[in-house]
Amino acid sequence: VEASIPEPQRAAWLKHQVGGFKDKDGFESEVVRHVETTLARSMFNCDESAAYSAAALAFRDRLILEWNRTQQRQTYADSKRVYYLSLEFLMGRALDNAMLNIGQKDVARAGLAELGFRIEDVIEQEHDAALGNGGLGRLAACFLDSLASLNYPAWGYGLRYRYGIFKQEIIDGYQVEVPDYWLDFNPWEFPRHDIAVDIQFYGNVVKSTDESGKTIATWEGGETVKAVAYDMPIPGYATSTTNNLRLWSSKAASGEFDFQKFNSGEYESSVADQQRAETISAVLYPNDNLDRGKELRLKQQYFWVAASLYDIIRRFKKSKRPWEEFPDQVAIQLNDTHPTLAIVELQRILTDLEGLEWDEAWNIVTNTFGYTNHTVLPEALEKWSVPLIQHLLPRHLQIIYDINLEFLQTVERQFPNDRDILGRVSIIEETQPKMIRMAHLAIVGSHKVNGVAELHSDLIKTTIFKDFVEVFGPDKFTNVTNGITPRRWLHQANPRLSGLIAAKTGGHEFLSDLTLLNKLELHVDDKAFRKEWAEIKYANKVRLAKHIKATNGVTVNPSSLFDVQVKRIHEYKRQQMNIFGAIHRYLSLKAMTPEERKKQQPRVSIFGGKAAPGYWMAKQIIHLINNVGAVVNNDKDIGDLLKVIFIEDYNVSKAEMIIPASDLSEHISTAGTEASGTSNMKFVLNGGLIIGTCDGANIEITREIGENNIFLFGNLAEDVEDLRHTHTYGKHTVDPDLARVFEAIESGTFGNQEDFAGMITAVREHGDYYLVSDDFRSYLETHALVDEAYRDQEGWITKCITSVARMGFFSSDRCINEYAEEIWNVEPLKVDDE
Ligand code: HBZ
Repeated sequence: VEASIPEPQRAAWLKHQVGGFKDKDGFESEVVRHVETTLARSMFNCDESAAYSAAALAFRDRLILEWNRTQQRQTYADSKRVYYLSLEFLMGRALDNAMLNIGQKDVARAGLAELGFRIEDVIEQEHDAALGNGGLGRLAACFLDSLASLNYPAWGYGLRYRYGIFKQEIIDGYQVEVPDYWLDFNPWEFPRHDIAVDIQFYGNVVKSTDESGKTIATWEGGETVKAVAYDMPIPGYATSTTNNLRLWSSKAASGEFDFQKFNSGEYESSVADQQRAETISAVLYPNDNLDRGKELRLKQQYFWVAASLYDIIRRFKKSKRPWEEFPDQVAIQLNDTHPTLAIVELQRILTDLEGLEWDEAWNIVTNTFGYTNHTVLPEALEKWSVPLIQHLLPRHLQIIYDINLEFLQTVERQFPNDRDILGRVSIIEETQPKMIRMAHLAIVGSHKVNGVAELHSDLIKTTIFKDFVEVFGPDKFTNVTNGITPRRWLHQANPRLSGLIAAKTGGHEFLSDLTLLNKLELHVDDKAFRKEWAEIKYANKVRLAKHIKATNGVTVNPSSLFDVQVKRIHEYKRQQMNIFGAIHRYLSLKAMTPEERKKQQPRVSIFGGKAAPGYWMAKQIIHLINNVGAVVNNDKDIGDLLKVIFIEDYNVSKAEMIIPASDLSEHISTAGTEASGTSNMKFVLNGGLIIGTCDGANIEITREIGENNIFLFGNLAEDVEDLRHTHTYGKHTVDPDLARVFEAIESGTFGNQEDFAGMITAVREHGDYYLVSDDFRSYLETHALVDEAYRDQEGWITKCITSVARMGFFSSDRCINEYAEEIWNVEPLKVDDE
């Protein structure tokens, strides 16, 4: 590449090449330069926020240089790239991560100290990039970290929401949603105004015949919106590879606004088009595991998918290869069904615009895509109504019908005597109105379909996608158990534990090869090591206790057992069972004599998580938790024996503080409902034990760490269906302990009982779909075992250390390598040591 630049020019460029800071002095000079020029401030008015901005810009400058080199290297190598399409990237903060991944945190700490700042305070200034709801979005973020750390040529593609997930405030015990406007100052994004794609909506399809008699379909008219690229550099850990996350922002295609209208005095309607266009990328839908079928959501999906494919194809075309080589150069992974229209869009481009034959195009399409399923919950499976697609994407609807016709014809040939299977596997559901089943489309249009934990991958093969296993054979379906990045979830979140592990395993190598954690087992009896281990956990609990004091005003004793459940609020995750359990504990303590109480294990029950704004039951659960806290936390009989805390606005950076401070965390979904869970992995990796059901990745965590190191309880997935059938609607006999909890709620102990009637009715009257009553006894008994185990502190610490030592499997590096080998067929791009 460099040879193409004439010598004198090259010399001038090289002479002035920006190197990025090299040491503490260089860093300080970059910070001061940014404070004084970019931010137009000085040493007299540089507060922590300005110090953050300047430090972030100094690191951004460094990243962008590596980013450029990585892109040049990848273009030159011209090898296969991975494209990860996700509507959500829950990135959290970037500064600490950048400092640690490029190995310059100590330099920054020293430099900031000389300029008068504590690095922790500076890091705290950053606003989370919260472009996601929960597990699915955070998984995408962990994957980007691993892809870069393992040197895979990979891009993420998503939407640049102006408003990320809402900020949660708790007012009088209720959740109140506040918009999250996060773009005011974002040093991590690079606007690429030169990279803009026109995206078409609505209009109609005109069919004509060419000279050879072939039918040509042309999508005409409608409206056009412009997609503008914004790039975020993604630095790998201990490597110079810096990949790209490209987020699309919507703009009016016609430029500013309609001048004609403006000049004739119609000021308002002249900006209306512009506003309509910008609405597309304005806001992240705040539902997790729920499909609401809104037109704007469909617009978001097509807008993002069409812009991303245009970009991917433009890059492919640079290498001047024939179309048949597209799947050798491009692997596209669909993070859930949200990007499934990409399958249709690629087929449309190849046939309508590039003139390929249908079969040839379809072969390219199916070899390009892989689809990851994240749920079996029926209410979460996406469907779009045919009239809506007809209106918004008329040509795509025709192509979907053609895909379905071809597919059903092959199924019919395969199963000539089975009429029913056609209706079951059809991409079109024959309801009124007809619906497009996006999961079916994703399966038919991909070469691999994977679940995210073993149980989940088995479940999709035997339940929702059973017929497709018959049609395509079992090899199309596979499992890739989720993982988490140890860089953020150990090194960044828990630096002292990371340091202790490094001291015992021979350096920080384990951050690149997490299986090296197994060396810790050799030290499990080492007294000094165990002592330091316990001290670190205690210090992390003290830090969380301070946060609780500052935000909730409640004093919690750091010596208590910290029992944590933080995740989106959902009935299937069963926070209601947890709070019912806490009420049971409270009632039991109240019934004891002071002498008996002295023998009890003090606990802090910590909750956190957002409820979708329209999810009434989830909001009731939050309200009950807060009301129970208000009673229990002020009861003099109880004191330190029980505190109930709801931590407001749970997000990635709160997780980084909460997870290292947990003794016990709860992963208690009804068996068969939580596809994987990933926070379970984060908690164990940070030396916390877990109580959980035999669900999702809990099962594989048990396999890895051993069943003595986990508290499992409850009914098994295979029994859930039958149990549901034993529940009689209207008169379900609930567990007696649970009945006592209901009595307390209904007698007004925790405020107005009517506020919580729905939660009780769901169990007692409405068939207890999530099996709260069925599992309650075993849940309480297992909590009693936890108390007993915790009283034996030495035994507890042994369990914690042993568990951490056996967590190597759950690195997202392992997970990404599996995708690369089994699904994408891509290789890392070697980086020469410079
Ligand atoms: O994906 C989660 C699963 O519930 C969890 O078990 C798994 O560990 C994780 C990663 O595989 N799913 C989600 O977080 N799903 C969503 O957030 C979601 C968002 C919008 C939707 C549907 C689902 O329309």
